[in-house]
Amino acid sequence: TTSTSTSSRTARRDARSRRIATRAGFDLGKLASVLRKKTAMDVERVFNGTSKTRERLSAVNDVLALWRMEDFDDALEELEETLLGADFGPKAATRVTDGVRARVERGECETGGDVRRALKASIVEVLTKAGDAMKIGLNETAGEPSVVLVVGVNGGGKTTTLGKLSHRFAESGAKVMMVPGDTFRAAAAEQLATWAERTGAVMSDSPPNTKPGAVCYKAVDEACARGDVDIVLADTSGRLHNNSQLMDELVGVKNSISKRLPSAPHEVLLVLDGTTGLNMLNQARVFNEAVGVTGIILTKLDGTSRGGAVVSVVDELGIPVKFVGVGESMQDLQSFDAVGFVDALFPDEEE
Ligand SMILES: Nc1nc2c(ncn2[C@@H]2O[C@H](COP(=O)(O)OP(=O)(O)OP(=O)(O)O)[C@@H](O)[C@H]2O)c(=O)[nH]1
Ligand SMILES: [Mg+2]
Repeated sequence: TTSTSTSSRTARRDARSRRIATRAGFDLGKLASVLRKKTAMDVERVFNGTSKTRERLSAVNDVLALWRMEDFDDALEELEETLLGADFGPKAATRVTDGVRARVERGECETGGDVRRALKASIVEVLTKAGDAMKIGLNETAGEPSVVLVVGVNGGGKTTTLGKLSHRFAESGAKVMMVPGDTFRAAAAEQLATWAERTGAVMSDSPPNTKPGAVCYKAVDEACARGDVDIVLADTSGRLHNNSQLMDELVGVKNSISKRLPSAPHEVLLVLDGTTGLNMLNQARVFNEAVGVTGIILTKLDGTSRGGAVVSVVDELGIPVKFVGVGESMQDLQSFDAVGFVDALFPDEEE
């Protein structure tokens, strides 16, 4: 009887895979390509969203306007100071200026304009060293959902970002399930349900007053049983990284998900509030040690001049920034493209 039950299970799984493969519009390749294309379209949003950081970095232009090869060392020092003042952090500022120095020494720079290009290339180099930011971890097993777990400190923008992600995935034809894994704050599930409604996602059936690990386990179980859910987006309560009890709870949530679906979660996205500048480094380090962060989402760039901190996070942690939040609407989540981002910070007008 074992072989009969195995073969009937296989048949059921095949039928479900076929159903999924032919379901309206969604496939992984298409999702990947939609995520890429969006980047090109939304240059303007990123440009507007980074205006304050750009203003802060405009001091770089003053340094470069006075650039003279004779004062090379002094000018580089001044450049480093300016980057430090824009939340680059000591290590990243040094790394970036070292990149500029190397280019100058290779004879690639003569004018201030050349140095500006070298500076941009050097920043892009740091931002891309952590891997392909635009590759979203997805479950490639037919019939199984991809699970994305979103974590971070209080009020950083997790729930809003889940809403924006849901919108983005829905645009590529994916069926999204949202999971109210924040069982701590009373209104959290309602806030998430509003986003689900707005973006055409389903909410998982979460029994009230259960622990977050149980909520997530049941949601993944439900998504697997339904067979029509492509992406599961799990919300979590905000928690301070120095609260070890709550960090342990988060590890438990992740383990509960893996218990039901061993390949999951396929992404653990850490939401960092862009307005906190370099303070986000410590948070990122602790969250990464606890749950293995696969990507960073930097929110509220539109309200801060401290966007330079992105460079430090990628440099120190080697985790790619996958998205940036540049406003409160559902369109205000942008795939992170290093070249586009650096172009927004240092627009080309006078070159
Ligand atoms: N300007 C701006 N505001 C944002 C952005 N992302 C989120 N917010 C706002 O930040 C506030 C907090 O967002 P939430 O999504 O509730 O944050 P959270 O991390 O889920 O908060 P907790 O669940 O309490 O930990 C809300 O007012 C959001 O509208 C962004 O990219 N730009
Ligand atoms: Mg929340």
